[in-house]
Amino acid sequence: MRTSLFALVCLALSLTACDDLFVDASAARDEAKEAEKSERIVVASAQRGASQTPIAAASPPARVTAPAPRALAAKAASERQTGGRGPRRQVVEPDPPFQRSNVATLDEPWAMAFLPDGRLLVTEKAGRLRLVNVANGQVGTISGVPAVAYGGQGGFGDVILHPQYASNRRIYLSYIERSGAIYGAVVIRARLTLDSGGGGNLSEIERIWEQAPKVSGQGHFSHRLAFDSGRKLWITSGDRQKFDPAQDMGVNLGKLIRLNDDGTAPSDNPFFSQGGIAAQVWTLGHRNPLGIAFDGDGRLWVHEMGPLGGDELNLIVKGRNYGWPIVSNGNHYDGTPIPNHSTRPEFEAPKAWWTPVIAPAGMIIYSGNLFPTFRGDAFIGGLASQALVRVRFNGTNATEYRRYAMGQRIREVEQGPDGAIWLLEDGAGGRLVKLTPPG
Ligand SMILES: [Ca+2]
Repeated sequence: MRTSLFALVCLALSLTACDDLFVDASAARDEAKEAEKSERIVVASAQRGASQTPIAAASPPARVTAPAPRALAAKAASERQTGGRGPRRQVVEPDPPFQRSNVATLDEPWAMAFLPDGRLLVTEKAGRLRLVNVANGQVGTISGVPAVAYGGQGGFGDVILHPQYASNRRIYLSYIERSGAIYGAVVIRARLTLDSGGGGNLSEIERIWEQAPKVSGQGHFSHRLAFDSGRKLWITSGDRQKFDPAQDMGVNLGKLIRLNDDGTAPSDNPFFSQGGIAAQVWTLGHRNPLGIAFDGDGRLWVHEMGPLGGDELNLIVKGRNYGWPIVSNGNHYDGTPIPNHSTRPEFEAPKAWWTPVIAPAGMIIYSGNLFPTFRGDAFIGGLASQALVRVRFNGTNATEYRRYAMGQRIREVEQGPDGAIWLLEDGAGGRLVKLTPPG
């Protein structure tokens, strides 16, 4: 019924955007269907972490990333319920506080990373790696990239630089690989060589991580990447729309992963002594985390898409369980209730949450000089909400502070070398957008 209502709305509005949303609604139905399948992976009992202290990575804003569409479905303009606490320190800034310029047009761009020379690597979901000269909008191509399994929410994913890129020219990429009828994300590292013609190539490709097991379906890969200042690699690994694996320490779905830069598990990971896949895991109980960023105090923040309601912004604490699919501040897509976080205090509750959803994708915690009043605030891309969502922190509390309408689904957010904020619009013809202070 929700679908037919939605189809009617699409028809009435004749919006091309509905095509995209319709795909998402289908994914939602798939998700509900998958829940009834016997191939469900056995649930392990909820794991409690050993430590309750926030990670002490002591990292400056490392970097951020984001990915996957999600069901907007029938979201009548009901009142917005948003959780999160924090005083709203008043600042004087222009309204709107930025002006935009459209720098380049890409094809389903998904993630971006600035090179030291100011140019921008951009992944395109269908399997291309682009090199954008942001000074003139020229778009070149990096050759030698792996073949990707493109479809659904999958394809090329994130791209980040090794912290010592300037000397080792290593970049890290995530993408989807298919084996027969099953899929999973993989992470590689490779050497990037730039040429004089505005492009370049990859060599010395090494595979350093993969989602295990591969499963059916093409949703909830997550596969966002970040480095901290201690050279540890962080990977968000979604639940693949299979729910219970997020609580199973024998698989790495629905987990936040922490690795050395060569893909091995660090001995100070919380479950290292369990060996195997558990040794990779930093936290568990995640659904579809599509944004990861460190704040100025080295705290790690990860957002994830909730189901029907309940998008989350979580403060990451070593070894903790974030509750999915046992608790959520949203409900299943078919309306079946899920117990709220408040019913199970043994699970980490989100610091901020959204119902209706914003459909978060990509995130930075701003540290630049170009927008002094933005410093310390998170900026989250909104897919369904077609917005840039600004979150303000007060210590370990977080609350939405402003929401800027962008008119398109926002897939990715980055901070440029000069402190400008850069966005990637989602989908075919997605534009690279630069935000600077109003003239
Ligand atoms: Ca949760």
